[in-house]
Order: sequence, then C-alpha cells, then structure tokens
Amino acid sequence: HPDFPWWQRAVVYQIYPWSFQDSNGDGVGDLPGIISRLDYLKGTPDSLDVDAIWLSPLYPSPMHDFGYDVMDYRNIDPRFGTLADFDRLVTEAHRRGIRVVMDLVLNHTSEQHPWFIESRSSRASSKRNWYYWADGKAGGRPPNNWAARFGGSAWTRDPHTGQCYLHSFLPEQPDLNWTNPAVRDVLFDVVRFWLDRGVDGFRLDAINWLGKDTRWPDNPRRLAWRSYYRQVHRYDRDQPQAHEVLRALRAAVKDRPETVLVGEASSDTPGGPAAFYGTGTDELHEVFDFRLLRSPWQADMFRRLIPESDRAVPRGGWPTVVFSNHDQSRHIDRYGKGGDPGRRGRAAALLLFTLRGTPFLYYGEELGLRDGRLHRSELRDPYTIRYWPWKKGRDPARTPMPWDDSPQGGFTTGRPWLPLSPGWRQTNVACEQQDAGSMLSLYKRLISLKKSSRALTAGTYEPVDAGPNECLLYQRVFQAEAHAEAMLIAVNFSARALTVTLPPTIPMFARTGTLILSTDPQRGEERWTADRFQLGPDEGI
Ligand code: TEU
Repeated sequence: HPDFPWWQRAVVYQIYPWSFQDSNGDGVGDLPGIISRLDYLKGTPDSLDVDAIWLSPLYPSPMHDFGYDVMDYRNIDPRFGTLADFDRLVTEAHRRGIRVVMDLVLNHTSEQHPWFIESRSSRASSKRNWYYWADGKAGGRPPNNWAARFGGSAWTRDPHTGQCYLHSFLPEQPDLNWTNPAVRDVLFDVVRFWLDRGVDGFRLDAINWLGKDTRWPDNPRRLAWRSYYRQVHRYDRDQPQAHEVLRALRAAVKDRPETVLVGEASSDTPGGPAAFYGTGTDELHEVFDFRLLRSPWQADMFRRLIPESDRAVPRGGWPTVVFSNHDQSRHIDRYGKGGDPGRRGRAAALLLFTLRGTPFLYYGEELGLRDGRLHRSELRDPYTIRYWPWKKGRDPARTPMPWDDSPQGGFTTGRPWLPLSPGWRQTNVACEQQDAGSMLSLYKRLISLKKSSRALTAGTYEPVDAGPNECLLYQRVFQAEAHAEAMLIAVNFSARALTVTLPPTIPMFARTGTLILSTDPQRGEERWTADRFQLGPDEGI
C-alpha cells in the first residue's frame, strides 16, 4: 500500500478556523493559533497523527456565511492573519508531514466581491455576465420559482438596475455564471495561485450547483415538509456543466499528481453525489458521501447504506467516510439521541476508521465534544437563526475547541465568538491525554491501527451475514501475492449485551485470531478461539 496516493492512506482533519485556536484575544481563531497547535495533530508521541488538514475558508469575507462568501480569492481574512501567516502554516504543516487542503468556493462569491460590485453597477457593465441576471415577472415576482438553500426565493431584485440576480444560498452570495469563460479562467488561476503556495488539494464547496439551466424553467413542485424541498431541484443543480468544469479542473491539475480534489455535493439525482467521480479518473478524486451522516443510529440502516456507498464509487475513485462537519449537529449528539452518546460515539469511531475510504474528522469529535447549547441571542449563522428553534442549525457544532480546563478552555483569553459546549471542563485535550479510557485515546489507537493495516486501508468491504439483527458485522480483506490480511468488525447498535455466532463462511483464521481492540475501555487484547463471542452494550470490536 505504499504505492497508493497519499490521500487514500490519509486521515483528514477538518479545522473550522473560527473555532480552533485564538492567538490574539479577539475571541476568533486564527492562523498563528492553528500553527501553535500543529504538534497536537502530528509529530510528537502525544499527537493524534492525522495526515492532512482541511481548512474551512480563510479568504477575506464579510462573513455572512462565515467565509463561504468570498471577497478575495487570493488573500487571507485579517481576522485569521496574513498571507505570510498562511505560508508559515504550510511550511510548518509540511515539516511535520501534514498536507494542507484549502476550501474552494466556486459556485458563488460575496456580494462585496469587486466582481459583483462591478457586475451590479449597470446593465452594460463588462462584468454583467459574470453573474446571472434576469428580468423579474409582472407584479414584482422573480423570474422563476427556484428556492434558495437557506430560505426564500433564489432571486433578489437589485433596485439599481431593476433586474434580479441568482443566489442559491444567501442573498449575500450571488452565483457565478460558469458559462462565461472569463469566470473559469480567473478561478482556475486561483487554483494555481494556491498550488504555487504549496497547498496539496482542495475541498470544493457545493460543487453540484455549478451551472444552471439558463432558460430559467420552473422547478417541478412536490410535497415536502421543508420549503426548500417543496420543489425538485431539477434545473438549478446537477447540470451537465458541473461535470464539464470538473473535467477541465482535473485536467488542469494533471501536472501535479499529488493534488487531491474532494468535492461536496448534495445531489438527489439517480447517480447521487458519486456522479462527480466522473468515469472514476476524470473528475473528482473523492466525493463526500453523507448517507451514514444522515442516517439514524440503526444497524439495519447502516447494513443497507454501507454497501450502497461502497458500490457507488466507480473504479479509480476513492470513498470517504464522514460523520460530522460544520453544517450539522455533531454526530455524538445525533447518533446519541435516545441512548448513551459516549458509548455510541465510541462505536461510531470504530466504524469511521474501519470502513473503506478516507476518514474525515471534524475538530473536537476526537474528544467526544458535544453540540453547544446556545441561547437565541448567541446565534451567529443566518441559516441557524432563520429556522431556530425548529431546526438545531449549524452554530451548535461550531463552538470553540477546548484545550484544557483553564478559562475558555485555553481557546482564547478574550470572549469567544460562540460559547464553549457544556462539559468542556472534562471534555478537553489536556484531560483526555491523561486518560487511557478517553475518546481521544480511542481515536489515537484507531488512527494508528488504520494506518498499520492493509486490510483497513486497501482491503475490500465484505458484509457478514449473521444475527442478531442489532449487530453489524463485516470483514475487511486484503490479499496480494505475499500478504493476506483480514479483519472482522462487529458493532452492537443496541444497549443490551449480545452473543454473536460466526457463520461457517468465515474462514478458520478469523476464528482463531486476536481481539485487537474494543471500544469498551475495560476490555483488553484477547486470544480468540471460539466461533462465538460476546458484545457489551453499544460495544464495537
Ligand atoms: O454547503 C452546501 C450544502 O449542501 C448545504 O445545503 C448544507 O447542506 C447546509 O449547510 C445545511 O446543513 C456548503 C458549505 O458546507 C456550507 O457551510 C455553506 O454555507 C454552503 O456550501 C454555501 O457556500
């Protein structure tokens, strides 16, 4: 497996720059803060030992969408530091063997980007067609019925010229017109700009939104609870053009074979997000798969969804495993609902590192960090505010990283931009580093296991059909001429103890092996000689 590209062997750690480490006391995380915490991620015996960091957007931004509204693609927001700080981060990360993946927002800019300011200035502007402008219908109605992801119409009328511009997200995030070659040229230059600064790849935001049907047909209606889904998004996402752009982008990074392109797509077309692998080698290297992230904690669901995800990835593409990110409630809270969050969080960790694909961790999950409990007045994200309290929203998952039990968890000497999550006095890095039974210690063991095992990295996923129903059983199997390795994984999705009997199809060597790891901190390494074994409540082995 040394021949596999780095991103197929990597554990990736997502940093939300607002919340990782503040260095200047303004309550907001920053680049010098991140640099000061790199040892936590790699390079010392205490490190987590991740291989790459993905940084949510750092670009200058009015922060309506906390950086996903970009004002300047070639700079760093002063809240986070300077380009010199960024260069230092890349150097320091690389020195420790950490790759750096930038977030890249191609679908839209900020309304305060100079391109949009120019575009909206007049119908005759040279940049008018860098964005989508259309005439509204009679009676002040928008050009069509398209709904924005964050609520309301996807069109906003600009009083200055009387036309409407398209925004798939907030009105402060006008969509770029990708049919315009000038848009492609300038953004592909941005890609080269960051590659020249040493970044190792990009996480491409909302990639299935690039390209629209510019005849502006209405989306077909359907019945749904939430307004955004009261229409089939047939004409405003998943257009052929997105694939065309990705093929061109893949070709543009061909001369830098170490570069990884990871895409975020929330498509409900038949191919789903996996369509953005293209043939497997001509679009994205990796596409996030949110099936498990969106699933309730049920063995039946996981049993059905895992092979679906696995099969969706074409030859040449590589799967991802992701349970949490900055867009939803943390998985310890989601999966933990109606059960023991701590124990279920540990079982989920076992899945994260033993399923086939690159694991993506979201900062803090390795501590078992819980969602913040926020008052209305503390909310910052417009999407969270709009649907509060009917939807939990995104702010609860964006609270500061707790490093120790000093004031504000060592995150800031000032007032943090969001309050810390409850429990941070125990759930913090310093505490958990002292405790062999902590979530952090489990993550470290799993990361080291994943990286030392060919079965876990390069092996196939083989479901094992054996009861009881609440137990998910599978094997990861690696076979090459000189090396054969198999791991059997069992996860108890219930809160009662179970006895599992292995079916005769499991080969003999798996019946007489070693129990390498249990999510139960009390259970140590065991010799394995029988075809049946016990699982404690919520235990994974
Ligand atoms: O999210 C795109 C996306 O699919 C959203 O609909 C997501 O599901 C939503 O945040 C609800 O949970 C990306 C980014 O991850 C998100 O943070 C940005 O706000 C969005 O794009 C716009 O850039």
